[in-house]
Amino acid sequence: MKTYLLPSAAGLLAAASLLVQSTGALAQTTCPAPSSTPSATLPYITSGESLSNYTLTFSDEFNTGSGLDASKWNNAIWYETPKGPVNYDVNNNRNGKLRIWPQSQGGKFYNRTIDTDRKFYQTYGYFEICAKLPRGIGPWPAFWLFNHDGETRPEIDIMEAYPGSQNKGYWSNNNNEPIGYGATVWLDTNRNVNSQYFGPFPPLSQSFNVYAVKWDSTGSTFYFNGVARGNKVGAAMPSRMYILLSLWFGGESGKPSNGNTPTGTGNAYEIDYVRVWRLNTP
Ligand SMILES: [Ca+2]
Repeated sequence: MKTYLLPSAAGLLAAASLLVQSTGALAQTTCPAPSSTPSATLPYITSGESLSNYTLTFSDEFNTGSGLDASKWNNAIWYETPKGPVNYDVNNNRNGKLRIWPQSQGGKFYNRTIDTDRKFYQTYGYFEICAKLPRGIGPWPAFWLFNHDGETRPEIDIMEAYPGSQNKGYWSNNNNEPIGYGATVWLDTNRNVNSQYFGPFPPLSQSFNVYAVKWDSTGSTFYFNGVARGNKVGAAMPSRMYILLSLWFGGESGKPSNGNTPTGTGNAYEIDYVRVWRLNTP
């Protein structure tokens, strides 16, 4: 991810008045398909879509095994080697989730990225997770698509949140719980074509919610709990991309520290599943 969605707090608040979506739907407390149902073959879209257009191409339900499936995932982004304490697990307590949690070592918090680079790519489709986010100053959870095949590095940020933001009432509440998130499309490293804010919602750290994008040859549409939100971003991006689930620190979430960044599995970015479909008629 780039370091920030919007150029300034002033810009942020101005944009808020334009982009904040009125949210009738409340955050939900359970994922749409039970985590014990790995056969879910349709995207979670609640209206206005012909689901026969979708074919499941990738999924990890995180329901079996005792660790990250190395045939699908890496535990560091391509330009880094894994650093810091192991702050993620899969199914170790049999809860059927990938968990990535804030953990300091020697007073430092290390970014963690779980991604499918070199293992799964797709051009276009519907990309979905069901997840609960961490709280506190510093954590920067995200779900995004990217490639670094060449110098042009297209990117779709489906969800990134800043629970420690000073913009209380916008990214977070006064308890440093995330109440909104951003979705951003980058044509390449320097060309941010669109940033949108979705919220405010009940704390996204207190319930599981479904974050998704439908990306086709005409652009990207973002979904929250099965409902399309905001504006379709009409940017052609005919590139293959891989999936990233990251818990970085900083950005608008502030500087993490022991004392105001709850650590450990009790404050994890918890992902119940990742599912991807291709569009039969892209
Ligand atoms: Ca699961």
